[in-house]
Amino acid sequence: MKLIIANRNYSSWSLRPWLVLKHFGIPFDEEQVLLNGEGWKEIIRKKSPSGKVPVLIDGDAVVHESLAIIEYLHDKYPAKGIWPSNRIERAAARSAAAEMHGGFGALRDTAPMNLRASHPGRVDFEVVAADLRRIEQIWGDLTQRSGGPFLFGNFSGVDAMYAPVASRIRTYALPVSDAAQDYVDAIYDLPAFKEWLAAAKQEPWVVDHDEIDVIQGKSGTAVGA
Ligand SMILES: N[C@@H](CCC(=O)N[C@@H](CS)C(=O)NCC(=O)O)C(=O)O
Repeated sequence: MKLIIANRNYSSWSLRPWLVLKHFGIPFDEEQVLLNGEGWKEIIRKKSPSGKVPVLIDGDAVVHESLAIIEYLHDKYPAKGIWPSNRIERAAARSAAAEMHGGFGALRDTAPMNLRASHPGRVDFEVVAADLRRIEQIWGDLTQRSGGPFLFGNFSGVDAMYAPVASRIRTYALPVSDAAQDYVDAIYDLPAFKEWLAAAKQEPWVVDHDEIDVIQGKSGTAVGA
């Protein structure tokens, strides 16, 4: 089984299924295709039906879309606990995961994942306030019910979906409730997340359109690929 990912520093969608594979101890190989690297689009189009990463290749199965990959892993390894075992909780976890997958556009557009960076005060809070309030509500309600530290107690697929959101809160020092801050800390304490983060910090590549200076028109210089 092989997961194709992009740059660890920037590729929030790659991080999600990678965390599930790593945290649940599922053996896999990985292949990295650099965002903006030379011939990136041509390379990834040959490997991914959508021309995007992540993609999981498992024999004849070619699974694209982060959430579909997590579902595939749950199908293949039902005993791992990738989703909560209780049907009602599982439905709630999938709802929250799907809400993340299809939502929070303002946060995603204005505060791209950039794990190695620290940019406090650079994101206009008004622009992301509505997304943050909803995220705080989801995290607050679920951790209160489960007792934390993750949304359903133990780490599960829904936490993998929200991990890059947690990273944006830290990178841009976005103001959130204490409960949400605790959740961000829990994600950063997860061994699998630490492993990804350490590797992300070693990456030399800069992707301009994910850099806040470029987004905000303060610099337009492409550095590396
Ligand atoms: N909905 C997709 C999003 C995948 C996605 O946008 N991946 C980015 C990398 S994080 C990508 O491949 N971008 C390249 C492009 O859009 O050309 C998922 O959940 O996997």
